[in-house]
Amino acid sequence: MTEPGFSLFQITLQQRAAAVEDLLSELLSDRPRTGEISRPSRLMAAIRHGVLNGGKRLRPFLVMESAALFGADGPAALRVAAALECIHSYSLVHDDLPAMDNDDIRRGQPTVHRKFDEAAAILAGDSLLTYAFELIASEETELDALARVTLVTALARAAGVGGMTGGQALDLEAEKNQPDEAGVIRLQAMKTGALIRFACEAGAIIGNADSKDRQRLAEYGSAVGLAFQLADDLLDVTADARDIGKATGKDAAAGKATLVSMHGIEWTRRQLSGLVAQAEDLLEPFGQKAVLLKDAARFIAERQS
Ligand code: GRG
Repeated sequence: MTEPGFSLFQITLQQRAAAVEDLLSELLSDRPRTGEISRPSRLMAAIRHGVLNGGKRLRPFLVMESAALFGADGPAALRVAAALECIHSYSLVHDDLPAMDNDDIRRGQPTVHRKFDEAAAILAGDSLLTYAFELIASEETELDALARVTLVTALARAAGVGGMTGGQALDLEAEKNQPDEAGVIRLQAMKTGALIRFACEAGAIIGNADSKDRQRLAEYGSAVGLAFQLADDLLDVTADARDIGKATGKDAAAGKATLVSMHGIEWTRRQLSGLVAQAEDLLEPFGQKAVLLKDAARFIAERQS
């Protein structure tokens, strides 16, 4: 039974978010964990401010639901989901810094460098990035060693120079030299798409899926990743900053080319519908088990924050 007014997707998103937040609160407390010397309390407070501050937790949801297709949405998947949220949160903390996007508000609250200071924000991001890999590689993550190495390698690729950080570098360059359409798509597939693709592929790795299913989940992740970015670009044009908890109108102000600025709002909405249909087709072989992942594609394409 679902609560009146809430879909099963919304309830599951909330439940998965609560589970990942509980785990992150425990892991990111001031108490040093086995093998650590100490945990500086101001740095830990900055880290918690960067992570435990009300994100939608979409990437953890995608890890857990992709793993659920293979009956593997247990404690190991939750640790991988938490690790991915650490990387995503680090990217936001660093993206908000004065040297990057120079934002004051994130998730409706002061950004980490605003609440603490720049050094704390840099170190909080660095700490989250390294901790993510410890979380997956640790023997406490109950997966065999090959699965843990496969996840660490795939996450490093998604977050690194051929993925998110490389995409961020291209994005900064794009303010000076406008890329063409193929350049914008490539940049976005790296900057935001790569982590989302990893989220979906990770579920297949955790569930020990065969290579065909792993590829299918990765392709679903790519479609959803592009939809995510298109929806973000659309919100930048159409939403009110108070409603989405971060600044809007930034792309136009920075003279940044996006698919929305190239093709307009209606074209973008049609593209989003096409991407949702593509994502749903890719999930067809999983039948009923994939209902929530199909809902997720629609939610991501139609989101208002
Ligand atoms: C600084 C290394 C480095 C990388 C930054 C992803 C990224 C690269 C920057 C984020 C900038 C940005 C706002 C991109 C638009 C898409 C995006 C990632 C939005 C935020 O993700 P949501 O909507 O946020 O999932 P919540 O707060 O719900 O987690």
